Amino acid sequence: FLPKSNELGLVAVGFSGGQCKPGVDAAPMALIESGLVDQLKDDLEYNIHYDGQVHAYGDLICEDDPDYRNMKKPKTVSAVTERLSSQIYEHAKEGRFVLTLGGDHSIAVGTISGTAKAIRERLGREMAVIWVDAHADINTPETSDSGNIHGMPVAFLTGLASDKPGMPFGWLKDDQKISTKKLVYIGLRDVDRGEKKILRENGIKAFSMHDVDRYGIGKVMDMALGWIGRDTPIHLSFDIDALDPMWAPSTGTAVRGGLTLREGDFIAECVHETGSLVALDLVEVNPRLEQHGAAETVRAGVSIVRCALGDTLL
Ligand code: 6HN
Ligand code: MN
Ligand code: MN
Ligand code: MN
Repeated sequence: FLPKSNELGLVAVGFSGGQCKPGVDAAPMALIESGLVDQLKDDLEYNIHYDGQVHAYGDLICEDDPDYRNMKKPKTVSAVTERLSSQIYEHAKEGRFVLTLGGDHSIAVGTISGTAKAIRERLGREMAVIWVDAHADINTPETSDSGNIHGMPVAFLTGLASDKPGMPFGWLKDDQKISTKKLVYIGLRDVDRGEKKILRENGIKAFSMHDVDRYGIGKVMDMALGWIGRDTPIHLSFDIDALDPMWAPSTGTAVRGGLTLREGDFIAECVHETGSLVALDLVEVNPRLEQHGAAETVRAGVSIVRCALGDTLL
């Protein structure tokens, strides 16, 4: 149902305002310098639409940005994700695959809203999201302990949290949101109490590390893709902290007991194989943390992106 296309829109997002540790803004450059874009062009034969810059959105960073509903830097994160949403939409409405290199996970408010709207308009369909992460990122401002917005994007995208027009995230309209029924998690192992309640009460499909251990990643992918159903456009949002810190130590909220490098790549390969992948986010790589692990973490990120874009072992 999706015409095969090698047109790829790339957006590099050097934004770290959804959490408190500097450095995650340096990830897009580190990923590009390690050869990611050249590999997508030369090995995988994509025609890349890239404006050549890592967006820092300096004009949108608010100096006067007090906490609001317990959220840290609400105005800045809202303004950046709103701008990003239209950048993503412009690529997606042309039928391009959209690759976003983050940045912290708050940017998914922008990426997913942009593709959801474009897919509705182009294909008249509701898009599914596969969220690969150690965390569920579905806190509402009220359930969040940290106030960091990178722990909240899924709540805003599903409408479980919302703001009135004129307030932060009041810009998010219904045609930019996704259904909780079309959301699937893989890799969870550090879910806050309030988030567990939200997942339960809304019947959200989630495969934790316990499920990966019990069934193996092959069966988990069959079940995850079976839940979404065939011929449904998929946006894959991949937080590098889904991988075990052994493979990806340089990330802001590392949690032990995660996916192996191969399990991460396998998830990306399986989603590619559906032929339904329309967008990918790679987020939370922080090359400034864990000096020794930074290169490894960047390499793991490159590998995930290559696999999701069709690189095969044979
Ligand atoms: N991420 N649940 C924690 C919080 O602060 O709300 C951690 C969130 C982590 C977010 O890794 O993208
Ligand atoms: Mn995340
Ligand atoms: Mn995470
Ligand atoms: Mn926690």
